[in-house]
Amino acid sequence: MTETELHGYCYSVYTWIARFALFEKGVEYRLIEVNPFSETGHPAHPFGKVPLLIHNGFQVYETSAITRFLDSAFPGPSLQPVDVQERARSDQIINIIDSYAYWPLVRQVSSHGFFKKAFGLEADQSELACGLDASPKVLAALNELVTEQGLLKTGQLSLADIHLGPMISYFEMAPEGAKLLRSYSKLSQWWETISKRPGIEQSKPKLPR
Ligand SMILES: N[C@@H](CCC(=O)N[C@@H](CS)C(=O)NCC(=O)O)C(=O)O
Repeated sequence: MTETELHGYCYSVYTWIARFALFEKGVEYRLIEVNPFSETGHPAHPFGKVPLLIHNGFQVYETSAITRFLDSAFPGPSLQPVDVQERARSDQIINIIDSYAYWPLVRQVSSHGFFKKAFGLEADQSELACGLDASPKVLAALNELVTEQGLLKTGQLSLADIHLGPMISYFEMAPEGAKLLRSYSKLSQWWETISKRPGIEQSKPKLPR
């Protein structure tokens, strides 16, 4: 019997990405809740973070490695294009997200424009301002890459969509983020389509309204 376990945190955007991929691949799994922001972080993760996947004893961390592993190890729709240029594009988008989008969009704009308030905590306006300053460059680069067919020319759901969806969703939970997103029409249109997928909704963190 195969066993798949995902160690994640209820509000983590990266956990959401891994869960979205698990859903799209139709993988059954056990979700183990670990708070990476606790004093020790995740004890089994050398950097204390989440998510971390264990499949039949094989342990892997780093979200893009997890989603690529899930795509290759499980049947179901292929989430990585065969065409080499499209695959490079998908990898490029995932790297842009990890290197340039996560911090300003999620940790600054979403955290300080939505999250802190939702949890009755004090937001740091200077962090929000820094995030809003840094976001346009990232949104413009992503907007430029959106094709008429979707994020990729194949028009199929890919790991790039799965990586970007939760980040954009968190970003637009902040009113300032939602307003900024509207200036990038191709990206907004892409988000309009992806946000309707059952997989993104089903794996979405339960947040206070
Ligand atoms: N490069 C990691 C990043 C994971 C990450 O930053 N996860 C956040 C939650 S969304 C975390 O664990 N943060 C805890 C911390 O930064 O101390 C990946 O791709 O999995």
